Amino acid sequence: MTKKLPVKQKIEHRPPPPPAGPVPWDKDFALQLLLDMLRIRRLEEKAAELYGDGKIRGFLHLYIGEEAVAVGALHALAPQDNVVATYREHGHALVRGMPMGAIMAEMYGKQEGCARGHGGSMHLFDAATRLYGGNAIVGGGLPLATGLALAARLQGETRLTACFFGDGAVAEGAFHESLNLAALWKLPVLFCCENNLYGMGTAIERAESQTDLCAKAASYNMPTFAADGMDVVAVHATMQQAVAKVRKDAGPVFVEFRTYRFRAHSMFDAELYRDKAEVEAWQECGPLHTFTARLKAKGAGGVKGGKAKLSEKEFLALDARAQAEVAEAVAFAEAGTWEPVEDLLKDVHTPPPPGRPKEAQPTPGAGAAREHPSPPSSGRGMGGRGRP
Ligand SMILES: Cc1ncc(C[n+]2csc(CCOP(=O)(O)OP(=O)(O)O)c2C)c(N)n1
Ligand SMILES: [Mg+2]
Repeated sequence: MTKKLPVKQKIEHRPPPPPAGPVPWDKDFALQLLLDMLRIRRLEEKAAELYGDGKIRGFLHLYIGEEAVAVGALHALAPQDNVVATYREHGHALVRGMPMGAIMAEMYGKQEGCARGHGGSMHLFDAATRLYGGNAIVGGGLPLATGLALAARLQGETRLTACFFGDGAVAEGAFHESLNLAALWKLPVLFCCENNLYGMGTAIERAESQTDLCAKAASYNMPTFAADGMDVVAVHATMQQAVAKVRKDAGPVFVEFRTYRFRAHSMFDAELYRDKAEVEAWQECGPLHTFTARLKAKGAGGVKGGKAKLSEKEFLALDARAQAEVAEAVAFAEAGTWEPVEDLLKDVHTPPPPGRPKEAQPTPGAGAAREHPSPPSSGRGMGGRGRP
């Protein structure tokens, strides 16, 4: 039997106490953010169901439990800012403004998807809202974001680039190279770490010699912030401070959002690495219902009395709106068109490795977007069960 390696540090796996007190926003803004969290939750619940039905295939990573991070953080950005995310990015795409139909159709693999169904769930991309993906490579977004910030600097643009990544990315060389270069060249990148305590089935204390992620970032000589990622109010306030700092100093800032995913890592995860009791404890301080409860009990705007409180009727109306949008998105995806098989390798820029059948080689002189008459015979198709 193999021996388990010792883990020296113990880190807190219990959730923080749920946020309390009135919500310090005007009610319209509070309802907008509540609606966005509901839109993500309902979209993903439906996506999980459709996955079970075989309508959505390939990889699917749900953000359920982490909604306050994308919603609170992205509402602190300006439309001209760039956003880079991970494969757990349905929420980011939605809040950034990508139509839910385009997200759903992409997951279905239909032409009406944001990437014509070629990317699937992990590769949502939308130039119009400056969402530069969706990235299946852990840590892959960080050099991309650093490059986008460099491009903005060289072109004299004032936009910042917000880069979302998980705690698992901190172990990648790309994390260290990106933070180092961004700090050295004073690039306007906002590094947003979604620390949900696990990278697949590995708890952070089993992967990191230093579990204080702000300390790691600070070693690259940049300001750091940390916030309770289960509290949309705290996320938004912290992100506003961080955004202001990037804009003022034109250099990078690191923010850690401590959060938790309620569902499995992906659809192929038996969750043997964490206790049910741990998951339940975090679910109890879930971002959606704590925010809703707070709005119902204490109201928004710090107004005493019932004026700015959320009623059950208002809550149900918001939820109905979110569910109607999901139903419409599903209908849109269902009615969509399958991408023809002969177009599957369109826009693939890398030529196939040598030794592939001749007909799979790129057409000479076909230009940047090479077309292949027949797809390569890879055993890992969209329905493959390999690891992401
Ligand atoms: C470079 C690379 N190594 C390994 C993997 C396999 N992998 C997919 S997700 C994942 C865990 C990443 O965890 P984290 O960054 O914390 O993000 P989370 O899934 O928790 O949101 C790993 C190791 C990968 N996709 N890319
Ligand atoms: Mg993680």
